[in-house]
Amino acid sequence: MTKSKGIVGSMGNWNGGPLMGRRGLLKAGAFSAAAMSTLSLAACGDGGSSSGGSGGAELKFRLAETHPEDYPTTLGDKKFADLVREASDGRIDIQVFAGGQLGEESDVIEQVQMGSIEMTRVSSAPMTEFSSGMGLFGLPYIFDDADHMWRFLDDDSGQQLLGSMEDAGFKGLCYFDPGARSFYTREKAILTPADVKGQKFRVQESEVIIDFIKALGGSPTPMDYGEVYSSLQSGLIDGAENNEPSYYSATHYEVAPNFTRDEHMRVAEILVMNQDSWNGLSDEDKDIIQQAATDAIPFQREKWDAQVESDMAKLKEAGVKITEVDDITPWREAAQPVLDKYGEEFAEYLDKIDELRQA
Ligand code: GTR
Repeated sequence: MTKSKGIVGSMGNWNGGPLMGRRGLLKAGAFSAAAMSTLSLAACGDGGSSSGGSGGAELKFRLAETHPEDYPTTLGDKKFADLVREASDGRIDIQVFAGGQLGEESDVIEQVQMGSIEMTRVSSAPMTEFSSGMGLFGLPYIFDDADHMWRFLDDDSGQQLLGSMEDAGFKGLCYFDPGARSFYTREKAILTPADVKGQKFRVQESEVIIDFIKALGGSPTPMDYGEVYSSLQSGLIDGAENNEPSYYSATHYEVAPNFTRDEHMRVAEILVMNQDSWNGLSDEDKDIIQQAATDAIPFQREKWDAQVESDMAKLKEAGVKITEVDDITPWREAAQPVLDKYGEEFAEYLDKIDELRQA
């Protein structure tokens, strides 16, 4: 299953000009990346953050990021951009647009598919609609911990999955650490899986995750990340689910102060590039970009772990009611219908994940 707006070709690399509206983008979609990438483009002012000057850059790319400037994935993006700049002696300039400046994730993914934005760091959940293999990460309780997940991500099968987005027009550059997602609610704390029943939960846009909430008897409501705070505040939804850094940085804890660490999913973060923009690069530049992405991973993971620790302390300080889940067995049992439904589709990956469990 691949989703496409039927746009052929791509704009290639960004020329530093103002952002265009959707209609303008559609018209501009005819330029080929290969033709554009041979051009030397003048740098000009913009809203992105870049730690080096972009004055002499020949290639300029925009990278969309939904999180704030100091969030661990954003720090990973910036590390990636810095490594690319260094290795290319400033020829390749990647500007990181943090804080959702370029739009909500589903829209950004469409724009990366069209080539009107060249790169994004995004969650694999909304990518599922474009490249179905990413649905794997929406399956609950399949990884024991972060190390188990990373054994899979680093394995050939995890890398093959990353490469499978090519059919939908995305070059997968690397995975970043997503931590683990847990439930949080406005009023009724989730102490057992049965407490999910009848409550309305915001979910990311992924069929697999919708089915997970249904399996627990909850009512799933897909919506953009940027709408979650106000929807919790107004009572449109009873709860949501996310990792600690998102729960804290998006201040959802203010309006949903019951946090239950069941760690149901590890929804891989991914760094992707428009496939045509990638294809238009020289072999040398492909190596530079790929190597920089790979080299940014340990840095991002380190930032991630530190952030989870400091956010947990701040959440406690803020008076959030935190429930630790010691025994995941009843949760896994309650979620079994979703594992049964998707077991066959993802059999190959799930077998590999099982094999890597004890490694
Ligand atoms: C975060 C993830 C974001 C976004 C968000 C969400 O954990 O890093 O990219 O997908 O969750 O729930 O929408």
